[in-house]
Amino acid sequence: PQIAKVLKDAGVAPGDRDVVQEPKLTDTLALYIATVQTGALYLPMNTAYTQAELTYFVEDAQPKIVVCDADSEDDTTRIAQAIGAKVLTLSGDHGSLSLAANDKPDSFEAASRGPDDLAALLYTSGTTGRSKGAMMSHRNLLSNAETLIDLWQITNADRLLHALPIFHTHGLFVALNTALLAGTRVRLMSGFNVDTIVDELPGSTLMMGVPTFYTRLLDDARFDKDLTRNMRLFISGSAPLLAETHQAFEARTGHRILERYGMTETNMITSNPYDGARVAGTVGYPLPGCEVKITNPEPAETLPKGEIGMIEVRGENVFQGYWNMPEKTAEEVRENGFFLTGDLATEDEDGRITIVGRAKDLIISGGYNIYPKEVEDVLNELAEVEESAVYGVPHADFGESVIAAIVPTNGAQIDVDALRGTVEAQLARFKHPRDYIVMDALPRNTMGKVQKNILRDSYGQ
Ligand code: MCA
Ligand code: AMP
Repeated sequence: PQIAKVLKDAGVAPGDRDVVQEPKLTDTLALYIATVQTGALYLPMNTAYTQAELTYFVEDAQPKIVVCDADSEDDTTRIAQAIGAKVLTLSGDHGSLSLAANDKPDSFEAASRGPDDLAALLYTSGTTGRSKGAMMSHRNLLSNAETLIDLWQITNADRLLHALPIFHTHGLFVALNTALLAGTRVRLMSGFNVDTIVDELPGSTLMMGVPTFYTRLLDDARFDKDLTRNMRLFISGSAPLLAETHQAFEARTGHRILERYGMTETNMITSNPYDGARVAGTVGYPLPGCEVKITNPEPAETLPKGEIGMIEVRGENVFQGYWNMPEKTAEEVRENGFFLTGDLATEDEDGRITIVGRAKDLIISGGYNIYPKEVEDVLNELAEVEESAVYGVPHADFGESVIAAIVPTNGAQIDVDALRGTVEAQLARFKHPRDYIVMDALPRNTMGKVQKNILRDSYGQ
């Protein structure tokens, strides 16, 4: 309530945006709740984003407030001032927001909001290289949290081990909205660290993670049946969980990981059952209230069971469109309300969904999405680069990792260190290519389209 009062006094009103780039602190979670209480939209930022990335989001979302860490206050102030936004800092006892909150009353009358009013704006990158803000309403968030609590039987007796970042759907909505609603006790860890997880597992009942969490735990000999004896449920999502990880996990601990599938724009879409078969390599059934179709998108027709097509979804979970991008919204949401996910899947006779690939050019590394176009745009800006192709290759720890193929401009010498430096200045670390391969020409098909599958096969590692 005190934080909400500070925000309101700073002029935050219903419909405004609050950009938050803060470490994972309980105060950051309080700021999420306070923002929603003022009726404003919460806009969390990856803490790894560079100033260049932050500038884009601030200019696009035109927030009233930007909350940042004291260390980045000067840079952030420069960016915020350009659009007339106010900067507050939260970290520690010395943050301006924390200080101002100290003498505020401990009750706050929340702004009155309806189910279709917006609660959050989450940016998700796109195939065009420009990130899009997914507008999430109260109904979108609440309906999905209620469904998941029911399905996964989350209660106030649970103790959630929380090691995910809280600036994405997985850590913020799937894990924390459900815990807040169910009254679950949460152990908020600053990041994923195997030693701390090993310490905390005996006192926990529930954990949510990306597949990298589970492969890293399996690599540690301390991780066994005894350590997980009080655990009720392990859930995986954000990237494909290999069937072999699922099987090794069961062999080691006796627990069958429950895999589910979702997107920023839709929250969760499908889940393996809590009671019933959790089948390795599948993402289970559509959630109650979610209509899922596997289609041939052009012309829109539902395919017979067993055929590979695109997942389309409609329901209370589906977002309200992209911020200030009606044309993008129209491209991805049909007039009948079905959202085109860009994920390719099959549906078997009893309705179980298996994801088999992606129609979109997307790399998922350790659960973070990287759109190749965004990295290619940065590389192609350089005079010595004629063109580039960025693609993902299998990676034991992150699932996929990023590689860049570079074609030099006539006669130019490529200095890979200089390329790295340029990319580092502009893009968050997880988007950086781990390797650069210089070649005379990119492989193309007869239509002139770059064949990333050939690059992947020929220059995999
Ligand atoms: C860190 N690095 C990465 C990644 N994370 N590089 C590529 N991909 C990553 N995911 C960088 C670090 O900056 C570091 O750089 C180096 O790689 C090694 O770092 P390491 O210590 O191994 O990383 P970490 O700090 O342990 O992080 C790995 C992680 C983390 C725990 C897997 O990436 C993570 O928490 N991922 C979860 C992402 C997530 O929540 N996704 C949900 C999106 P250097 O070597 O220079 O030091 S929501 C979503 O997708 C939908 C809705 C859904 O269905 O959930
Ligand atoms: P984001 O845009 O960050 O919300 O990421 C959503 C994408 O993550 C989806 O479109 C899928 O491609 C992928 N994803 C999420 N969960 C799973 C899963 N269980 N298996 C495979 N891919 C997944």
